[in-house]
Amino acid sequence: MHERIRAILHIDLDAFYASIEQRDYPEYRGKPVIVGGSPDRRGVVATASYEARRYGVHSAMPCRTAQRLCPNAVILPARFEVYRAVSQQIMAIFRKQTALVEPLSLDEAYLDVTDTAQTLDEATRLAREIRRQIWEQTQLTASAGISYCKFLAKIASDAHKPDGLTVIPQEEASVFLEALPIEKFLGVGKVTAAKLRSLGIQTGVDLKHMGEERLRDMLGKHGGQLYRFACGEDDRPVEPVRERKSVGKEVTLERDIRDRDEMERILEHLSLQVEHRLVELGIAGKTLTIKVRWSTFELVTRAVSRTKGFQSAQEMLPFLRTMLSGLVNDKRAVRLLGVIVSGLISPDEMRHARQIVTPSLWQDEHV
Ligand code: DCP
Ligand code: MG
Repeated sequence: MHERIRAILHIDLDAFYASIEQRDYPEYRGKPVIVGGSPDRRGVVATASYEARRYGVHSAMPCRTAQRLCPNAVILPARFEVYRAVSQQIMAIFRKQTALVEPLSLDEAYLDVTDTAQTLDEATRLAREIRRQIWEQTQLTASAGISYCKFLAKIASDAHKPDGLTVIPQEEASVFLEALPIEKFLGVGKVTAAKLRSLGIQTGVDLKHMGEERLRDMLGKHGGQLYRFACGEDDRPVEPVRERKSVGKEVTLERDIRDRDEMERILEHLSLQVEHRLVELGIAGKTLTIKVRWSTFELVTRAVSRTKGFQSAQEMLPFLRTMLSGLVNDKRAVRLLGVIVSGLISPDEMRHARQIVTPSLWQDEHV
């Protein structure tokens, strides 16, 4: 059976955090703006406005270096609450067009619009409409890439940033890919790029000539995928994700217990499992909840929140012990214990919450 060619959009906002700051503080418009930790506190750049990028400033660079490259730049602390709210606005705009939305971070997502758009021209019109709605509702610009697969849609959205729109139809893919520097290929980091360059491999056309077998020998399974990308083949589906609200573990005990040490051992075990899952997902959560069900089936919870969040069991345990002390007494036996981390925050946010701590702004709140 002949499969219909897909229509995939990749939409990515321009200099996301920095553009929001320029939108909300008009005095910074047209000026170099850096969002990130302060230079004296070993902070890093989360992002920079395009005015600052002209001086070579980029994400993940130490703020100190950024300030040296661009002394006129204003460095602002991140306002995650605002960024998250804007993210929800743009994701809602996407979800009005299709349920097949796969967010990659706060400011970017893939959309599979094959069902709405019969052709890439129609998909392009849809992308224009989405960009218009983003501008109208948030006064921010987004770049869009339109193609028949995820990889090319993402490359396309990056091709004419900021405020760009780029279509790569199937018949133009091979010319485009042949000229594409290897660093732009998905999964080619610094190490792989250096390895390939040492063999004289510079662009997509060299990858193709190298052939699948040699790439596989050199890079394993990943080499096979790289070869397929170089040939313009990428059938990965757009996978919509349900928004996760919490990570938790609980256990109903085989027999009711009254012993505090035993309860603490169970909490330790549960929090390690929660830690494992959080690390796996690369996230942390601001709120830690303990859940206790008495032998009478009555359920009680206690929670504590802090800005820098919880990820490791080690961070959770002192709080869990304190909350447990406030709950248990000799008279009641426990039949279930649970540990839940909610108010989930991304790794970027986590890094920043931990780095940019200015005590007046980021005090721990205890609930
Ligand atoms: N971010 C971060 N640390 C990084 C990379 C990104 O904190 N190392 C944050 C800040 C960005 C946001 O994520 O504003 C989105 O990341 P992008 O890679 O999409 O970068 P921008 O939107 O800032 O710029 P671009 O116009 O290149 O998309
Ligand atoms: Mg972006």
